[in-house]
Amino acid sequence: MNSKIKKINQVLQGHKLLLASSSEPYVHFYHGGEINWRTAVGGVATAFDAFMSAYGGTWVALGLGTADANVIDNQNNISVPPNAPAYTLKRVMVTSKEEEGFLALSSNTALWPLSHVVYVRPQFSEDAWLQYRKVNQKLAEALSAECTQNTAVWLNDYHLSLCAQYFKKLQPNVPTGFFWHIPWPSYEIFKICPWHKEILEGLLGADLIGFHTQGYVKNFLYTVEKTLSCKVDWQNFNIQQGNRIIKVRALPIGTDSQGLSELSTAKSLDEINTVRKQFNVLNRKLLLGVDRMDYTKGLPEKMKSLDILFTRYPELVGKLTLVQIAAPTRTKLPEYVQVLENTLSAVDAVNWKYAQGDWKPIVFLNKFMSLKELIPVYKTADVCLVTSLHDGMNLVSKEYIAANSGEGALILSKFAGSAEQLTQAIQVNPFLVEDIAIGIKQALDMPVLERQKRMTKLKKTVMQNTVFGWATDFLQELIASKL
Ligand code: ADQ
Repeated sequence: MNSKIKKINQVLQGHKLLLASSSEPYVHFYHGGEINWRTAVGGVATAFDAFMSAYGGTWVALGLGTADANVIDNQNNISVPPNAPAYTLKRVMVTSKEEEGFLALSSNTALWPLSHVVYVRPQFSEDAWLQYRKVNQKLAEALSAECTQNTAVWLNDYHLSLCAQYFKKLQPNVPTGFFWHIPWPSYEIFKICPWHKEILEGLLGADLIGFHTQGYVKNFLYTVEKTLSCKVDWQNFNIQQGNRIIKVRALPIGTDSQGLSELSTAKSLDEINTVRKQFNVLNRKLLLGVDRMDYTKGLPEKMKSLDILFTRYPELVGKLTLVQIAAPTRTKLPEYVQVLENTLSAVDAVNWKYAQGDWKPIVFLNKFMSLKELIPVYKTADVCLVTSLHDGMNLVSKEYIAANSGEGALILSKFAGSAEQLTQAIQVNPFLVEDIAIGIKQALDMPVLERQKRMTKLKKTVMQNTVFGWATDFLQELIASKL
């Protein structure tokens, strides 16, 4: 057993681990009459798959894939990863009405835009709220059915905000942790949600509530203080509700940095050259963006920054290419169609204005790429651009550092949670497109020694803050809350 898993075992003190999130790590779907599977895109699924594959246990999630119901056993379970089974995925099946309302209230139109200060107006509906409550209840019941005498439960993200309270009614003695993966906005913003009080009460069903930054912890505690009649202990970051103490902690998530670094080291010079040839950057700088195609990620701003860069520094025309890999997400929602259109028109405008011969400044790929395909690109990229308008943490920034050759530069939005830890990155304000352009110029002009020095420090930070360390810290706090 490797040391990181040994540590988690010690921390869990014999408790069986039950994890829950809305999205599942593996989705089964029909394609041409055949059943296929794919991995989920998104920070929560990526982070926990590495952890669960190493540790084992049971992961409870909604089965929303078209073929999900056809591959599970009579307990709704399936062993995953499909090509190397290591842990159990328990699928909770919901009706299409429940799915629609649940997703509307959580990721699609309400809690996601509300929590990210990106000026996409959240929309609320009573019916969506009812479905959201029902699905949270179903998840709580599925978790309860899996509990044995010594179980610890770890709930994840804003989709499951009522689940802890429902679950505790069924299993009052099971230590229950909750991690909120996106920003927690100010009280003034959160109270716009018509059910903000119920959501807070739901969350306080947990014994431990985690956020990525201390800023989100403070926003949360202030929201609780203003909304509920419970006492906030600002010194220890605890909430007292009756005779219960609920811990609220800043625990920044990491990546499987060692795994990424090892995969990257194994890439040969040939593979790096293949990436350079593929993107036509054999003698140019490769700038890279990897994001879900989401309006929070600042993609139109990133594309437009190249126009400003080339206007200010015409000598850079033909000298660099931005490769943006944007995974499709929530593609049926109008706001997502709109942000894709805005991004594509910004790409077209820049390419039309500056392309020369066989070179164009932006290669835009609206697709998902496997980690195997991403690693050599991360390794090769001279600059990685993360321009989120707001982001709970942002794992791409950490993946790039872990997999990069050691001479690259990271341009990072000040409004990504990871900006607190990654202080050696070039930090920019993506709301001012000129600032992104200035960041790119700074990265390109930076002497190699300076880049290496910064990258060495950044690598140290991501190696010391891995997904395994994060999970260990969270579970340690959780089990301690029971004692
Ligand atoms: P996300 O908003 O999904 O996560 P992020 O943390 O960057 O954002 O994670 C995205 C993940 O998807 C990364 O692992 C990345 O490699 C992968 N990905 C992105 N684009 C891809 C592509 N084109 N092809 C393949 N994979 C791609 C949420 C919060 C974040 C928080 C995480 C974890 O919004 O702020 O960091 O959860 O807590």
